[in-house]
Amino acid sequence: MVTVWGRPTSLNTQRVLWALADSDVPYELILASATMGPNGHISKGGAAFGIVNTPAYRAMNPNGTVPTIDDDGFILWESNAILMWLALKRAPEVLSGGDPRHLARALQWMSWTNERLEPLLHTLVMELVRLPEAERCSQGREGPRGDPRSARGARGSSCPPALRHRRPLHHW
Ligand SMILES: N[C@@H](CCC(=O)N[C@@H](CS)C(=O)NCC(=O)O)C(=O)O
Repeated sequence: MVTVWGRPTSLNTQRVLWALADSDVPYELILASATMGPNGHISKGGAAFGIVNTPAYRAMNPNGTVPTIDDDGFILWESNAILMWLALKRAPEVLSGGDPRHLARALQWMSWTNERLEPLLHTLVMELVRLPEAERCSQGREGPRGDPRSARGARGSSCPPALRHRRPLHHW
Protein backbone atom coordinates (compact mmCIF):
# COMPACT_ATOMS: atom_id res chain seq x y z
CA MET A 1 0.00 0.00 0.00
CA VAL A 2 1.29 3.43 -0.95
CA THR A 3 0.21 6.44 1.10
CA VAL A 4 0.02 9.72 -0.81
CA TRP A 5 -0.30 13.11 0.85
CA GLY A 6 -1.67 15.60 -1.64
CA ARG A 7 -4.69 17.30 -3.06
CA PRO A 8 -6.70 16.42 -6.16
CA THR A 9 -6.38 19.97 -7.56
CA SER A 10 -2.59 19.76 -7.61
CA LEU A 11 -1.03 18.91 -10.96
CA ASN A 12 1.93 17.35 -9.18
CA THR A 13 -0.35 15.17 -7.06
CA GLN A 14 -2.47 14.27 -10.07
CA ARG A 15 0.45 12.81 -12.02
CA VAL A 16 1.29 10.53 -9.09
CA LEU A 17 -2.33 9.42 -8.64
CA TRP A 18 -2.58 8.83 -12.38
CA ALA A 19 0.54 6.62 -12.39
CA LEU A 20 -0.71 4.66 -9.38
CA ALA A 21 -4.13 4.13 -10.94
CA ASP A 22 -2.68 3.09 -14.31
CA SER A 23 -0.39 0.62 -12.54
CA ASP A 24 -3.13 -0.83 -10.31
CA VAL A 25 -1.01 -0.10 -7.24
CA PRO A 26 -3.24 0.16 -4.14
CA TYR A 27 -2.96 3.55 -2.50
CA GLU A 28 -4.53 5.77 0.09
CA LEU A 29 -4.81 9.54 -0.46
CA ILE A 30 -4.53 11.82 2.57
CA LEU A 31 -5.75 15.32 1.72
CA ALA A 32 -3.04 17.83 2.57
CA SER A 33 -2.31 21.43 1.58
CA ALA A 34 -1.54 24.82 3.06
CA THR A 35 -3.27 26.68 0.27
CA MET A 36 -6.30 24.66 -0.82
CA GLY A 37 -9.22 23.02 0.96
CA PRO A 38 -12.66 21.59 0.31
CA ASN A 39 -13.90 25.00 -0.85
CA GLY A 40 -11.01 25.89 -3.10
CA HIS A 41 -8.10 28.28 -2.58
CA ILE A 42 -7.74 29.98 0.81
CA SER A 43 -7.78 33.36 -0.96
CA LYS A 44 -11.50 32.67 -1.48
CA GLY A 45 -11.98 32.49 2.29
CA GLY A 46 -12.01 28.73 2.84
CA ALA A 47 -9.85 26.60 5.14
CA ALA A 48 -6.91 24.59 3.87
CA PHE A 49 -6.69 20.80 4.18
CA GLY A 50 -3.67 21.40 6.44
CA ILE A 51 -1.15 18.75 7.61
CA VAL A 52 1.75 20.10 5.53
CA ASN A 53 2.94 22.48 8.26
CA THR A 54 2.92 19.90 11.05
CA PRO A 55 6.30 18.77 12.41
CA ALA A 56 5.50 15.18 11.40
CA TYR A 57 4.91 16.19 7.79
CA ARG A 58 7.93 18.50 7.70
CA ALA A 59 10.05 15.63 8.98
CA MET A 60 9.03 13.73 5.86
CA ASN A 61 9.12 16.66 3.45
CA PRO A 62 10.89 19.79 4.71
CA ASN A 63 9.47 21.80 1.80
CA GLY A 64 5.92 21.39 3.08
CA THR A 65 4.75 20.77 -0.48
CA VAL A 66 2.57 18.03 -1.94
CA PRO A 67 2.79 15.29 -3.01
CA THR A 68 4.76 13.12 -0.61
CA ILE A 69 4.52 9.33 -0.54
CA ASP A 70 5.27 6.58 1.94
CA ASP A 71 5.84 3.29 0.13
CA ASP A 72 6.37 0.62 2.77
CA GLY A 73 8.44 3.03 4.87
CA PHE A 74 10.25 4.64 1.96
CA ILE A 75 9.42 8.36 2.06
CA LEU A 76 9.75 10.34 -1.15
CA TRP A 77 8.75 13.81 -2.37
CA GLU A 78 9.05 15.63 -5.72
CA SER A 79 6.42 14.23 -8.04
CA ASN A 80 8.81 13.36 -10.86
CA ALA A 81 11.07 11.42 -8.51
CA ILE A 82 7.98 9.60 -7.28
CA LEU A 83 7.05 8.72 -10.87
CA MET A 84 10.56 7.38 -11.45
CA TRP A 85 10.31 5.31 -8.28
CA LEU A 86 6.98 3.85 -9.34
CA ALA A 87 8.30 3.13 -12.83
CA LEU A 88 11.39 1.38 -11.48
CA LYS A 89 9.99 -0.36 -8.45
CA ARG A 90 6.27 -0.82 -8.69
CA ALA A 91 5.23 -1.14 -12.32
CA PRO A 92 8.17 -1.23 -14.75
CA GLU A 93 6.17 -2.96 -17.50
CA VAL A 94 3.28 -0.50 -17.37
CA LEU A 95 5.22 2.72 -16.82
CA SER A 96 8.38 2.16 -18.87
CA GLY A 97 7.83 -1.01 -20.86
CA GLY A 98 11.04 -2.25 -19.22
CA ASP A 99 13.04 -0.11 -21.68
CA PRO A 100 15.55 2.36 -20.18
CA ARG A 101 15.15 4.58 -23.25
CA HIS A 102 11.50 5.17 -22.35
CA LEU A 103 12.50 6.15 -18.82
CA ALA A 104 15.21 8.47 -20.10
CA ARG A 105 12.80 10.11 -22.57
CA ALA A 106 10.23 10.57 -19.81
CA LEU A 107 12.90 12.11 -17.58
CA GLN A 108 13.86 14.45 -20.40
CA TRP A 109 10.33 15.85 -20.68
CA MET A 110 9.77 15.93 -16.93
CA SER A 111 12.97 17.94 -16.49
CA TRP A 112 11.89 20.28 -19.28
CA THR A 113 8.49 20.91 -17.74
CA ASN A 114 10.05 21.55 -14.31
CA GLU A 115 12.61 23.92 -15.69
CA ARG A 116 10.77 25.70 -18.46
CA LEU A 117 7.03 25.20 -18.44
CA GLU A 118 5.79 25.02 -14.86
CA PRO A 119 7.21 28.32 -13.56
CA LEU A 120 5.30 30.09 -16.33
CA LEU A 121 2.15 28.04 -15.78
CA HIS A 122 2.30 28.89 -12.08
CA THR A 123 2.52 32.58 -12.92
CA LEU A 124 -0.47 32.34 -15.24
CA VAL A 125 -2.62 30.46 -12.70
CA MET A 126 -1.78 32.93 -9.93
CA GLU A 127 -2.30 35.98 -12.12
CA LEU A 128 -5.40 34.82 -13.97
CA VAL A 129 -7.19 32.69 -11.36
CA ARG A 130 -5.97 32.59 -7.78
CA LEU A 131 -4.77 36.00 -6.62
CA PRO A 132 -7.37 38.62 -5.79
CA GLU A 133 -7.28 41.19 -8.62
CA ALA A 134 -5.71 43.92 -6.50
CA GLU A 135 -2.73 41.68 -5.76
CA ARG A 136 -1.99 40.77 -9.35
CA CYS A 137 1.09 42.23 -11.03
CA SER A 138 -0.99 42.57 -14.15
CA GLN A 139 -3.38 44.86 -12.24
CA GLY A 140 -0.88 47.47 -11.25
CA ARG A 141 0.67 46.10 -8.06
CA GLU A 142 4.09 46.80 -9.55
CA GLY A 143 3.28 48.63 -12.74
CA PRO A 144 0.58 50.04 -15.02
CA ARG A 145 -2.78 48.32 -15.36
CA GLY A 146 -3.38 45.94 -18.24
CA ASP A 147 -1.03 43.56 -19.98
CA PRO A 148 2.05 43.17 -17.76
CA ARG A 149 4.19 42.84 -20.84
CA SER A 150 3.31 46.36 -21.89
CA ALA A 151 5.07 47.78 -18.84
CA ARG A 152 8.32 49.62 -19.48
CA GLY A 153 11.48 48.21 -17.97
CA ALA A 154 11.88 45.88 -15.05
CA ARG A 155 9.19 45.22 -12.43
CA GLY A 156 9.62 44.96 -8.68
CA SER A 157 11.06 41.81 -7.18
CA SER A 158 7.75 40.75 -5.63
CA CYS A 159 6.32 40.11 -9.08
CA PRO A 160 6.93 36.65 -10.55
CA PRO A 161 10.06 36.53 -12.72
CA ALA A 162 8.03 36.07 -15.90
CA LEU A 163 6.35 39.43 -15.28
CA ARG A 164 9.39 41.35 -14.15
CA HIS A 165 10.79 42.03 -17.61
CA ARG A 166 9.39 42.74 -21.00
CA ARG A 167 9.84 39.22 -22.24
CA PRO A 168 7.38 37.45 -24.51
CA LEU A 169 5.81 34.45 -22.78
CA HIS A 170 6.73 32.20 -25.69
CA HIS A 171 10.43 32.98 -25.15
CA TRP A 172 11.23 29.76 -23.26
N1 LIG B 1 8.41 20.23 -7.78
C1 LIG B 1 7.47 19.80 -6.77
C2 LIG B 1 6.44 20.89 -6.59
C3 LIG B 1 5.59 20.66 -5.36
C4 LIG B 1 4.57 21.76 -5.22
O1 LIG B 1 4.90 22.95 -5.33
N2 LIG B 1 3.33 21.35 -5.02
C5 LIG B 1 2.27 22.33 -4.86
C6 LIG B 1 0.97 21.75 -5.37
S1 LIG B 1 1.04 21.46 -7.14
C7 LIG B 1 2.09 22.66 -3.39
O2 LIG B 1 2.58 21.96 -2.53
N3 LIG B 1 1.38 23.76 -3.13
C8 LIG B 1 1.17 24.24 -1.79
C9 LIG B 1 0.07 23.58 -1.04
O3 LIG B 1 -0.87 23.04 -1.65
O4 LIG B 1 0.15 23.64 0.20
C10 LIG B 1 6.82 18.48 -7.22
O5 LIG B 1 6.85 18.19 -8.43
O6 LIG B 1 6.34 17.71 -6.37
